Amino acid sequence: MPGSIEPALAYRCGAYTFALTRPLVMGILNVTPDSFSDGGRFVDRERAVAHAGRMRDDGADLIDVGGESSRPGASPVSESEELDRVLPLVETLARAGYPLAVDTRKPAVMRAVAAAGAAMINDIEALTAPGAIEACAQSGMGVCLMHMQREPRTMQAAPEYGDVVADVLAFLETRVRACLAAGIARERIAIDPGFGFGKTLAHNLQLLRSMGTLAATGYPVVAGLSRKSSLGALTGRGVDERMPASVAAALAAVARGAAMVRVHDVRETVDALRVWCAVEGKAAWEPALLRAR
Ligand code: 7PJ
Repeated sequence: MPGSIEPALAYRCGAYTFALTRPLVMGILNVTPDSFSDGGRFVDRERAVAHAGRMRDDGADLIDVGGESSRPGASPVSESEELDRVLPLVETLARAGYPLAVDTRKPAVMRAVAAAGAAMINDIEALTAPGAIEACAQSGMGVCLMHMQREPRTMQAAPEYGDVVADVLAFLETRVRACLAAGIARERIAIDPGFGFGKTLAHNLQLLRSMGTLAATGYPVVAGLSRKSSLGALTGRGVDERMPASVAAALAAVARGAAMVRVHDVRETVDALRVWCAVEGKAAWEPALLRAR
């Protein structure tokens, strides 16, 4: 992998620096209409802020704000709609001192949330939109580059790979190289195999087993398996009954080298990771945030 020598000891994003001595937990905050549908916008925002507070209290290191659904079959939203959903919330939470990732593919949204104090861009398209890399490079935000085959509307229609691990790794290498060339610092880049994004259950399991191959690049690996349909396929559980399966998946990912997990169930995940870290003989669970400017 270009630019990698040793495993990163810290991850930098915006004004924040996180130690990578224990796994980081990113709590999911969706502000798509299907997540917070009832009530007016103000009520929605209050609820969103309350949920962020709960996740922080439960031990989330970062909060991942998303205004565009990327579920299989989801349709794109317009730039103004996405900004409407995300920007006021980012302004509120950033002002309150939350390290925020923002899930977006749009350079205009990236620039706006950077100005509002977001720490990191989590892009399911790995900054492939024209101008996306530049928007991130100029801002000092951290980036998470995720692999996806095709796009949300069509990605789950018969995904195919030669060798899923090699294909995903090659794609992520190309994207890392593009980011480095554009001036995004190595210590601000994370990678993500994109579980469920154009992958069958077998592909997801193979990628999970091969987490170590991705981690060996030296770039922090983010794993997002929380409540995903592969876990439903394995357990026969509906989406609201997948917490134990999600915690097991997060543990499996961390045990194989993932540096950060993106989860809905922060409290349960943090408990499980604390036990795992103790068993592994890691130092006591401490705040991972080293520096906030
Ligand atoms: C992921 C994501 C993931 C990263 C979503 C869902 C679908 N970002 N955004 N990794 N998944 N980095 O949460 O079910 O796996 S949206």
